[in-house]
Amino acid sequence: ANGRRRSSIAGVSTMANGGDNGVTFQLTPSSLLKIQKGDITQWSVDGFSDAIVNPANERMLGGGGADGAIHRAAGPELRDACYKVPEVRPGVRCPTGEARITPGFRLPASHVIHTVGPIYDAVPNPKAYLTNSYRNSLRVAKENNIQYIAFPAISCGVFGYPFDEAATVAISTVKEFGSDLKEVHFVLFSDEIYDAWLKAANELLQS
Ligand code: AR6
Repeated sequence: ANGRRRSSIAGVSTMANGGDNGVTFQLTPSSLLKIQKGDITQWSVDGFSDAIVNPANERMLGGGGADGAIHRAAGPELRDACYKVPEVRPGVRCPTGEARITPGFRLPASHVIHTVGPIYDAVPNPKAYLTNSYRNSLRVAKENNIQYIAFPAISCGVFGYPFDEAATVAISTVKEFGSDLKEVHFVLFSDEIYDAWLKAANELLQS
Protein backbone atom coordinates (compact mmCIF):
# COMPACT_ATOMS: atom_id res chain seq x y z
CA ALA A 1 0.00 0.00 0.00
CA ASN A 2 2.91 2.32 -0.47
CA GLY A 3 5.06 3.33 -3.42
CA ARG A 4 7.75 0.80 -2.71
CA ARG A 5 8.69 -1.54 -5.53
CA ARG A 6 11.40 -4.13 -5.68
CA SER A 7 14.17 -3.21 -8.08
CA SER A 8 13.58 -6.15 -10.39
CA ILE A 9 11.10 -4.42 -12.68
CA ALA A 10 11.62 -5.80 -16.18
CA GLY A 11 13.65 -3.50 -18.34
CA VAL A 12 14.79 -1.27 -15.52
CA SER A 13 18.45 -0.46 -15.80
CA THR A 14 20.87 -1.04 -12.96
CA MET A 15 24.28 0.35 -12.17
CA ALA A 16 26.98 -0.78 -14.55
CA ASN A 17 28.83 -2.46 -11.72
CA GLY A 18 26.58 -1.97 -8.75
CA GLY A 19 24.65 -5.20 -8.72
CA ASP A 20 20.98 -5.01 -7.94
CA ASN A 21 20.95 -3.36 -4.53
CA GLY A 22 18.36 -0.73 -3.90
CA VAL A 23 14.67 0.00 -4.06
CA THR A 24 12.73 1.41 -6.99
CA PHE A 25 9.72 3.73 -6.75
CA GLN A 26 7.40 4.79 -9.53
CA LEU A 27 7.26 8.59 -10.02
CA THR A 28 4.91 8.39 -13.01
CA PRO A 29 4.06 5.51 -15.37
CA SER A 30 7.17 6.40 -17.41
CA SER A 31 9.54 7.64 -14.71
CA LEU A 32 11.30 5.87 -11.84
CA LEU A 33 13.14 6.95 -8.70
CA LYS A 34 15.74 4.50 -7.42
CA ILE A 35 17.55 4.56 -4.09
CA GLN A 36 20.71 2.52 -3.73
CA LYS A 37 23.94 2.32 -1.77
CA GLY A 38 27.20 2.76 -3.63
CA ASP A 39 29.96 4.88 -5.04
CA ILE A 40 28.64 7.48 -7.46
CA THR A 41 31.91 7.54 -9.43
CA GLN A 42 31.11 4.01 -10.62
CA TRP A 43 27.55 4.74 -11.75
CA SER A 44 26.32 4.81 -15.33
CA VAL A 45 23.52 3.50 -17.48
CA ASP A 46 25.13 1.92 -20.50
CA GLY A 47 24.09 3.20 -23.88
CA PHE A 48 21.99 6.14 -22.66
CA SER A 49 22.55 9.82 -22.03
CA ASP A 50 23.40 9.83 -18.34
CA ALA A 51 24.84 12.19 -15.73
CA ILE A 52 26.12 12.07 -12.17
CA VAL A 53 25.69 15.08 -9.94
CA ASN A 54 28.79 16.48 -8.23
CA PRO A 55 28.28 18.18 -4.84
CA ALA A 56 30.81 20.90 -5.57
CA ASN A 57 31.73 24.31 -4.18
CA GLU A 58 31.35 27.70 -5.83
CA ARG A 59 34.87 27.73 -7.31
CA MET A 60 34.17 24.39 -9.08
CA LEU A 61 37.82 23.33 -9.12
CA GLY A 62 37.56 20.21 -6.98
CA GLY A 63 37.70 19.56 -3.25
CA GLY A 64 37.20 16.74 -0.77
CA GLY A 65 34.37 14.23 -0.35
CA ALA A 66 32.45 13.13 -3.41
CA ASP A 67 33.82 16.10 -5.38
CA GLY A 68 37.39 14.87 -4.85
CA ALA A 69 36.45 11.30 -5.76
CA ILE A 70 34.66 12.44 -8.93
CA HIS A 71 37.63 14.56 -10.06
CA ARG A 72 40.07 11.71 -9.41
CA ALA A 73 37.95 9.26 -11.38
CA ALA A 74 37.24 11.69 -14.25
CA GLY A 75 40.89 12.68 -14.69
CA PRO A 76 42.49 16.12 -15.11
CA GLU A 77 40.33 16.91 -18.13
CA LEU A 78 37.43 17.52 -15.75
CA ARG A 79 39.31 20.23 -13.87
CA ASP A 80 40.27 21.84 -17.17
CA ALA A 81 36.62 21.84 -18.28
CA CYS A 82 35.52 23.31 -14.95
CA TYR A 83 38.18 25.98 -15.18
CA LYS A 84 36.65 27.09 -18.49
CA VAL A 85 33.21 27.61 -16.95
CA PRO A 86 32.92 31.40 -16.80
CA GLU A 87 33.10 33.09 -13.42
CA VAL A 88 29.97 35.02 -12.49
CA ARG A 89 32.03 36.97 -9.96
CA PRO A 90 35.62 36.55 -8.86
CA GLY A 91 36.20 32.97 -7.73
CA VAL A 92 32.57 31.91 -8.30
CA ARG A 93 31.68 29.69 -11.28
CA CYS A 94 28.54 28.18 -9.75
CA PRO A 95 26.69 30.13 -7.05
CA THR A 96 25.04 28.12 -4.28
CA GLY A 97 21.83 26.50 -5.54
CA GLU A 98 22.78 26.68 -9.23
CA ALA A 99 24.12 23.94 -11.56
CA ARG A 100 26.60 23.64 -14.44
CA ILE A 101 27.29 20.75 -16.83
CA THR A 102 30.54 19.28 -18.21
CA PRO A 103 31.46 16.02 -19.93
CA GLY A 104 32.31 13.04 -17.70
CA PHE A 105 35.68 12.33 -19.37
CA ARG A 106 37.08 9.10 -17.83
CA LEU A 107 33.99 8.46 -15.71
CA PRO A 108 31.55 5.74 -16.77
CA ALA A 109 28.81 8.41 -16.86
CA SER A 110 28.80 10.64 -19.94
CA HIS A 111 28.19 13.92 -18.09
CA VAL A 112 28.77 15.59 -14.73
CA ILE A 113 26.27 18.13 -13.45
CA HIS A 114 28.01 20.24 -10.82
CA THR A 115 25.84 21.84 -8.20
CA VAL A 116 26.59 23.65 -4.97
CA GLY A 117 24.44 22.84 -1.98
CA PRO A 118 24.22 25.14 1.03
CA ILE A 119 26.53 25.03 4.04
CA TYR A 120 23.78 24.21 6.53
CA ASP A 121 24.87 26.63 9.25
CA ALA A 122 25.93 29.43 6.92
CA VAL A 123 22.71 30.52 5.21
CA PRO A 124 19.38 31.68 6.66
CA ASN A 125 17.27 29.27 4.61
CA PRO A 126 19.25 26.14 3.74
CA LYS A 127 16.09 24.35 2.59
CA ALA A 128 15.49 26.87 -0.20
CA TYR A 129 19.07 26.53 -1.43
CA LEU A 130 19.06 22.73 -1.29
CA THR A 131 15.76 22.67 -3.19
CA ASN A 132 17.33 24.89 -5.84
CA SER A 133 20.35 22.58 -6.13
CA TYR A 134 18.15 19.58 -6.92
CA ARG A 135 15.75 21.57 -9.09
CA ASN A 136 18.46 23.28 -11.15
CA SER A 137 20.36 20.00 -11.58
CA LEU A 138 17.19 18.40 -12.96
CA ARG A 139 16.57 21.42 -15.21
CA VAL A 140 20.11 21.31 -16.63
CA ALA A 141 19.70 17.57 -17.18
CA LYS A 142 16.51 18.08 -19.17
CA GLU A 143 18.03 20.90 -21.21
CA ASN A 144 20.81 18.51 -22.21
CA ASN A 145 18.53 15.56 -22.99
CA ILE A 146 19.85 13.50 -20.09
CA GLN A 147 17.54 10.56 -19.45
CA TYR A 148 19.22 9.00 -16.42
CA ILE A 149 20.68 10.98 -13.53
CA ALA A 150 22.33 9.98 -10.24
CA PHE A 151 22.48 12.23 -7.19
CA PRO A 152 24.56 11.83 -4.05
CA ALA A 153 23.31 13.28 -0.74
CA ILE A 154 24.10 16.90 -1.60
CA SER A 155 25.32 18.95 1.42
CA CYS A 156 25.22 15.88 3.74
CA GLY A 157 29.01 15.66 4.19
CA VAL A 158 31.34 18.60 4.65
CA PHE A 159 28.39 21.02 4.43
CA GLY A 160 26.65 19.50 7.47
CA TYR A 161 23.01 19.18 6.38
CA PRO A 162 20.99 16.86 8.69
CA PHE A 163 20.20 13.65 6.80
CA ASP A 164 16.46 13.44 7.53
CA GLU A 165 15.82 17.03 6.51
CA ALA A 166 17.94 16.62 3.39
CA ALA A 167 16.12 13.43 2.44
CA THR A 168 12.74 15.16 2.58
CA VAL A 169 14.00 17.98 0.36
CA ALA A 170 15.62 15.57 -2.11
CA ILE A 171 12.63 13.26 -2.53
CA SER A 172 9.98 15.98 -2.62
CA THR A 173 11.91 18.05 -5.17
CA VAL A 174 12.48 15.06 -7.45
CA LYS A 175 8.79 14.17 -7.09
CA GLU A 176 7.83 17.67 -8.19
CA PHE A 177 10.39 18.31 -10.95
CA GLY A 178 12.00 14.99 -11.93
CA SER A 179 9.33 13.11 -13.76
CA ASP A 180 10.45 14.15 -17.27
CA LEU A 181 13.52 11.97 -16.85
CA LYS A 182 13.33 8.22 -17.30
CA GLU A 183 15.13 7.46 -14.04
CA VAL A 184 16.39 9.52 -11.13
CA HIS A 185 18.81 7.59 -8.91
CA PHE A 186 20.19 8.38 -5.49
CA VAL A 187 23.55 6.69 -4.93
CA LEU A 188 24.29 6.91 -1.22
CA PHE A 189 27.50 6.19 0.60
CA SER A 190 26.37 5.22 4.10
CA ASP A 191 23.69 3.02 5.66
CA GLU A 192 22.44 5.91 7.75
CA ILE A 193 21.84 8.16 4.74
CA TYR A 194 20.36 5.31 2.71
CA ASP A 195 17.90 4.60 5.53
CA ALA A 196 16.94 8.30 5.77
CA TRP A 197 16.26 8.39 2.01
CA LEU A 198 14.16 5.22 2.08
CA LYS A 199 12.10 6.55 4.97
CA ALA A 200 11.42 9.82 3.14
CA ALA A 201 10.53 8.01 -0.08
CA ASN A 202 8.14 5.67 1.72
CA GLU A 203 6.45 8.69 3.30
CA LEU A 204 6.36 10.97 0.26
CA LEU A 205 5.82 8.55 -2.67
CA GLN A 206 2.65 6.78 -1.60
CA SER A 207 0.85 5.22 -4.53
N1 AR6 B 1 29.76 8.31 -3.90
C1 AR6 B 1 28.61 8.68 -3.31
N2 AR6 B 1 28.55 9.48 -2.23
C2 AR6 B 1 29.72 9.90 -1.73
C3 AR6 B 1 30.97 9.57 -2.28
C4 AR6 B 1 30.97 8.73 -3.41
N3 AR6 B 1 32.10 8.35 -4.02
N4 AR6 B 1 31.94 10.18 -1.52
C5 AR6 B 1 31.32 10.86 -0.54
N5 AR6 B 1 29.99 10.69 -0.65
P1 AR6 B 1 30.35 15.85 0.47
P2 AR6 B 1 28.85 18.37 0.57
C6 AR6 B 1 28.89 11.23 0.18
O1 AR6 B 1 31.17 16.25 1.66
O2 AR6 B 1 28.42 18.10 1.97
C7 AR6 B 1 33.80 19.10 -1.04
O3 AR6 B 1 35.03 19.46 -0.51
C8 AR6 B 1 29.23 11.74 1.54
O4 AR6 B 1 29.31 10.65 2.46
O5 AR6 B 1 31.02 15.20 -0.68
O6 AR6 B 1 27.85 18.89 -0.41
C9 AR6 B 1 33.33 20.08 -2.11
O7 AR6 B 1 34.42 20.58 -2.86
C10 AR6 B 1 28.02 12.61 1.83
O8 AR6 B 1 26.93 11.82 2.27
O9 AR6 B 1 29.55 17.13 -0.16
C11 AR6 B 1 32.66 21.14 -1.32
O10 AR6 B 1 33.60 22.09 -0.83
C12 AR6 B 1 27.66 13.17 0.47
O11 AR6 B 1 28.38 12.38 -0.49
C13 AR6 B 1 32.04 20.39 -0.17
O12 AR6 B 1 32.82 19.21 -0.02
C14 AR6 B 1 28.04 14.62 0.26
O13 AR6 B 1 29.22 14.91 1.01
C15 AR6 B 1 30.62 19.97 -0.46
O14 AR6 B 1 30.06 19.40 0.69
